[in-house]
Amino acid sequence: MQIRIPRGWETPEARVTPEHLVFGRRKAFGIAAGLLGAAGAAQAQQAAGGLPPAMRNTRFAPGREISPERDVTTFNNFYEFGTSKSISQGAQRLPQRPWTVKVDGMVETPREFGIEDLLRTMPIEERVYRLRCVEAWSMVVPWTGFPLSALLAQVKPLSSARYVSFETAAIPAVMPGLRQSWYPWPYVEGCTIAEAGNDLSFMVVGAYGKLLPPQNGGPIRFHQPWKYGFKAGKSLVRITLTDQRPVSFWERIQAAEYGFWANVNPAVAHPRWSQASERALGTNARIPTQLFNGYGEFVADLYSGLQNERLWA
Ligand SMILES: Nc1nc2c(c(=O)[nH]1)N[C@H]1C(S)=C(S)[C@@H](COP(=O)(O)O)O[C@H]1N2
Ligand SMILES: [Mo]
Repeated sequence: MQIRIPRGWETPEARVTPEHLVFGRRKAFGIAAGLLGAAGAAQAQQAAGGLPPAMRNTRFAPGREISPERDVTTFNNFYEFGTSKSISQGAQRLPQRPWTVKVDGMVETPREFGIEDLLRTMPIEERVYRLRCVEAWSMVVPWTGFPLSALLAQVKPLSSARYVSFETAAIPAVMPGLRQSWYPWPYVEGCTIAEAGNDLSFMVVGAYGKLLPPQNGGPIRFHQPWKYGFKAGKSLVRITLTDQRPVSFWERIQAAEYGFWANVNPAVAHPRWSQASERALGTNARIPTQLFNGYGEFVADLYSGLQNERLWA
């Protein structure tokens, strides 16, 4: 069978949010910053709720309409706050400041980064990515963030490091889900060093031009858009470089259904449902699922020589 993956540049731009809506606001920031100098720029950042202005990276065209912000911010998977999709209210109790992310393990210079420092020093940009949940729904979100590789460059990974593990916050006082003690808290995820270094691997600090809300994993979450959504750890507190393959939260619960690689593949069904199509958040339209969620041109090379691995679920 021949599978044709549409290239990013083949996207019908008209189907994406009109560019002037996005760039208009950004341009206003730029002008304000130019006229007012540093103080003005700081004020513009304040106006966006603390998120620095970011240009959209047009290399990653989504090929579909952006999902309504309201749906994306009110229909969530975040088991620390409960197993329903309606945790957005409860998640507001997660304190967003102060917040630090420790980056340690097999690195030359382990460090702890304050979220404000990351917002100030990392190469912030906007990317409109698709997110495909293993439960067969999907969304298209304008995320603001920076490549994971930019963060890892700060700590200089050792050559012995083979994997990156992501640990997310576990704060019993504000996360009622943690009382479900049969779950293997904290939520942990992982990927290989090669996957971490891929340009698509993105640390997310904002959505829809605002600071990332807690229900979506604020103040900082991960996203690799060619993998099922459960790989994208929310509200990260620690990133560890290691030579041991991390065993993730869902893999511990049900390894037969949720593996380490979890690359999106419409031809490989979940043991309990088909992965051939997905429901678009917002419109509820049924759309065909794409191999690597449509990002094969960027990531397929990562998996050459790994045919013996269970790459797809
Ligand atoms: N800490 C944590 N991260 C998590 C989850 C979770 O329950 N806890 N759910 C995952 C799943 S299954 C998905 S589909 C995405 C959902 O992200 P969203 O709510 O921003 O759409 O977050 C992922 N990250
Ligand atoms: Mo998911």
